[in-house]
Amino acid sequence: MSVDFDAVIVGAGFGGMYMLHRLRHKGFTARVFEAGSGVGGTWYWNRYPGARCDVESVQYSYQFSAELEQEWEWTERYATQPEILRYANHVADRFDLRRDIRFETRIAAAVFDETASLWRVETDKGDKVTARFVITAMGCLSSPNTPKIPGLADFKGPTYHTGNWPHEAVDFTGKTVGVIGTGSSAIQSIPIMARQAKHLTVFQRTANYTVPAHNKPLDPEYVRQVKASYREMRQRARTKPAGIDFTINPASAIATPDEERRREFEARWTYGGLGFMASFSDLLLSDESNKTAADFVRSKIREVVKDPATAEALMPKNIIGCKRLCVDTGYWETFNRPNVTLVDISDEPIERVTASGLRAKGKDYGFDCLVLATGFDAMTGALLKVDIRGRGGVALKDKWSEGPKSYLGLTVVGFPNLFTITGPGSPSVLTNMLPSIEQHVDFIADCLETLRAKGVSVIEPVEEAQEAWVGQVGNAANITLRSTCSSWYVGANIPGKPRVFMPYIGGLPAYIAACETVVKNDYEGFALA
Ligand code: N01
Repeated sequence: MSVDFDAVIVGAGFGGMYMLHRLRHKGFTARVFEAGSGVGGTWYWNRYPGARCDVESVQYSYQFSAELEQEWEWTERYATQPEILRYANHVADRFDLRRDIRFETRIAAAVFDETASLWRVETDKGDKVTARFVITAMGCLSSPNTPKIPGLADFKGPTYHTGNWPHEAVDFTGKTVGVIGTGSSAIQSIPIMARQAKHLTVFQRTANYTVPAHNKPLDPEYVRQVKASYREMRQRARTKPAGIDFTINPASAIATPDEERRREFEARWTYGGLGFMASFSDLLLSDESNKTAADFVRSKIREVVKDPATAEALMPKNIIGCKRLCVDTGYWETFNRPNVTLVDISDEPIERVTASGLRAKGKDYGFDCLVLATGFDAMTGALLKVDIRGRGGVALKDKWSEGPKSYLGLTVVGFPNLFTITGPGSPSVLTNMLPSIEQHVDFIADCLETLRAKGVSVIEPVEEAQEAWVGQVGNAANITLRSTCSSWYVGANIPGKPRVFMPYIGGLPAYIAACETVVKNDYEGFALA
């Protein structure tokens, strides 16, 4: 039976674009469907003020093309959202990707036809296409979470969600603004909104840890050096658990004398960025070691924030790094501004949103604009919005009703020829996304090529292999402190979501090794038909 495409790819972010490029080069036909009107995924939607990547730009970039690496000029240590979006557009143009992308089109349903061994895909525009393979590249943090706070629809002013920000600039000058949430998106946007707004009120349910970015323009000499040694840097990054080239101090924090420990934290703090968590090797393994890092950050808050009550409220009480660490520019300092108020709602949820603001802890707060910096239904949210049905018409959302189960975070029993780029059960959000995306795309493209060479039309993981992998993902999570707190990693931010630590925390090198073993052993763990 003829099919329209070898593959349908869902999403034109960094995953979908590279997948299309790789498949084309191997002589496969593919069609990408993208909900937005342009490429870029996360960087297309997250246009809130101050949005930038918390991985350094020279590392948060594709490595599949040496020419692309050499010709693209990053201008800042941490690239802004507009710069990353320009990069995504440059990639789309340079590799002539747009002709195979249908924009402003969402996949509504994808159903596996067992008789014909193909996927029947339907879009919200009424397109119906068939494909041998469906490859999702929908991002891990792409389904915005709008909490069900009573009265949200009653608010008369504009409401913005950081994860779905308008394309035209939003100017808060002279406006009073309320912000709900203090995660990464809030921590990046609050300092900028505070500089514009007449007054900014921040509603904080959980105080968060953040380290300074110390962002700066990139020195041309540094860029020259990076460009001259990109391969070595990428290779080093592949040996690091997070796929980021920074030095991990092998020492234990608690076993290090106080003075020396403080020096190490201070040096990392002064350098800035996520490498703070690599100050010592056991910060996410030992409560005592973790507390030394948490105390250090709390001491910094105390130093910066002038009002002792505000400083106390801003001090995170939980484990540092358990929720994703944030990287900021001037976050704590913002709370010294006379036009910024922090409202601690840790002990009582917001009662309701009203026409002119919101009511919390028995008090009414008024503002002109409301910003929801309330995060995402992470890792599974976007996938499960699509009606994906595998063998026997079973829906993925039913299959995953007790939490996602996958083989390698890439494939699911009962869903033949479906691949999930950076899916749950893979390192994804715990790593630098770009190398993780490229590794998945390469795995999938090589797999499709092997299947074609063997004359195999269907690939599907076997139950035992999937169970074993799910076991490994769970065991790895249980060793670290990361699985112990209420974070989006475990789905705790979405009421009713099963509580499962979703990403694989064993590190990128171990994960790559596992994938390589599977391939070396002739796609061990998969049934080929
Ligand atoms: O979302 P979040 P985010 N009432 O879930 C609060 C990546 N990212 O968009 O902690 C009151 O972290 C919620 O409170 P609590 C990065 O991986 C990367 O900021 O659940 N408050 C929390 O404070 C990041 O981790 C960059 O108690 C409510 C906030 O909203 C991930 O995206 C930049 C509430 C949500 O924080 C998500 O970050 C930005 C309610 N009903 C984001 N519901 C980079 O730099 C939720 N909250 C690459």
